[in-house]
Amino acid sequence: CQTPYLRPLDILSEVVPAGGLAHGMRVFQVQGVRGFQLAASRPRALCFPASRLFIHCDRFPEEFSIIITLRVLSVPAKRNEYVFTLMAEESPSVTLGSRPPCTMQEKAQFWFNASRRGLYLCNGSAWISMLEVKQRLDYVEEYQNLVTNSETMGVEVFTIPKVGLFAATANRYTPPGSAIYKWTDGKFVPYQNIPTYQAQSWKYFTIGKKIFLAVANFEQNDRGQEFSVIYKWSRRKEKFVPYQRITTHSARDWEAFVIEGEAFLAVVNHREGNNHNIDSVIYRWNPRTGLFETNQTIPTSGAYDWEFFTIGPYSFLAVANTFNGTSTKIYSHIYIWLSGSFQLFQSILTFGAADWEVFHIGDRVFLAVANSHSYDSGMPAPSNFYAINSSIYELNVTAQMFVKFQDLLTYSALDWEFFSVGDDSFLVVANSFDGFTFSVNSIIYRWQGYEGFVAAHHLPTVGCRDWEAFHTTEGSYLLYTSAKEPLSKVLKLKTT
Ligand SMILES: [Ca+2]
Ligand SMILES: [Ca+2]
Ligand SMILES: [Ca+2]
Repeated sequence: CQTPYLRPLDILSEVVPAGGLAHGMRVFQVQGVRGFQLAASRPRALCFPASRLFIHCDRFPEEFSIIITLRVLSVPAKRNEYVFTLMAEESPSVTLGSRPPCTMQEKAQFWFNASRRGLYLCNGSAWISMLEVKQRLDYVEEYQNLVTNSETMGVEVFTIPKVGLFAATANRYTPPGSAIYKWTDGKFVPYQNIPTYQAQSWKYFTIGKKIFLAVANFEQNDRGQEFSVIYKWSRRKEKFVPYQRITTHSARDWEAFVIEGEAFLAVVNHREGNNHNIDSVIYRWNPRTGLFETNQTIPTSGAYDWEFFTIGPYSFLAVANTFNGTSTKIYSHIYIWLSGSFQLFQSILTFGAADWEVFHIGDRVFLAVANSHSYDSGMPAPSNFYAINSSIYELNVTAQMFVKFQDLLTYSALDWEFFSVGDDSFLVVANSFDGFTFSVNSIIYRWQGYEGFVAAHHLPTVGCRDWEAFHTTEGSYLLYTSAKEPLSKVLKLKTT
């Protein structure tokens, strides 16, 4: 486009308004070169139509971007103005192609990564991202069929620093018990078997440098003893070894958390014999003995899941109550930590609640419940016990409570998993049974703001029990387990 048709534009005033830098903008200075870093969440706020720069210019389609680098000739001493000039064309400061080295020699040079559409500035040791086009979820692809020891309940994906990425599956039968897989050459391969008794879930956590993995056992062992086990990672053996046994009652789930520097572990006890109205227990780590000790008991009804979360300085623990002996339409409770113990914060009516999932979108806090089953011995049977709504609640800061945000029709939902790709937020539900068959679609919902969560992908699953999202340097994945067949699946999220 010819110069007469270029309008003068004060670019600095676009990004540095009178009140300071625009939201989502940071400045990096390396020697005489300044880079503006656009925070990933809202780069669009800093965009303007090309017509503000060009007049009668058909050769510049509006989807094109202009990236401008600025060189400060000299930084004046404490004055209210800065002098910027565009970098000279002969300046070799922008490199194209694959990642160049970034040492003191390349300091203050730019690298434009065409495949990721990202611009980076070398600070003398590392490339700092200035502008990166965010990935978007395009579709989901079957990636790995993971044949498991037996049907799988929960799965936990975790990273042991300097060792690798692992998945622990909670499997039904003993022997061979449950398995730990290690991500090797882009696949999960068997790493260690651990004897478990109708294991329901695993929880990975650390205390200082110690690495632990706790299993929730649902059944007694062959000698009639009932307990769940905390395993500790042995750096010497590179295996998990038994560390502490804890008496549990048809344990379903463990949750690990830290409050005011102290480590806690909470178990949900589902039932004792036929009695579902029993205590679940919160244990506190005793640094002197190196063991977990009972700290508080909380009455629960056929409990299935603990979910810990914090909001600002406050700590919360939500329990999913499933069944009280006569009904699944019962209250699940959210507790808040106040003066040394958890106290009731809010009760929410749930229908065979199997999972709570807390997640944040921007500064909003949400809590989703997976409702599995609507049954009440005192009421006429509904046409379908399993095709029921699962609900998403949002924290109302003024009212200091969670209020219903959205209902989604689910089919005996057992788990919600929140994940994000680029700037987009997603929820995937484990639909396990529609009243007739275990072969039902699980669904990925995409966050669409005012519309809430909207179904985006329908994934055929069999007896889907648990979802986990994880990332490697090669990309993002979802893993789902089946409670009805010894086959779990890794799906790859294809992005553009
Ligand atoms: Ca949990
Ligand atoms: Ca969940
Ligand atoms: Ca999960």
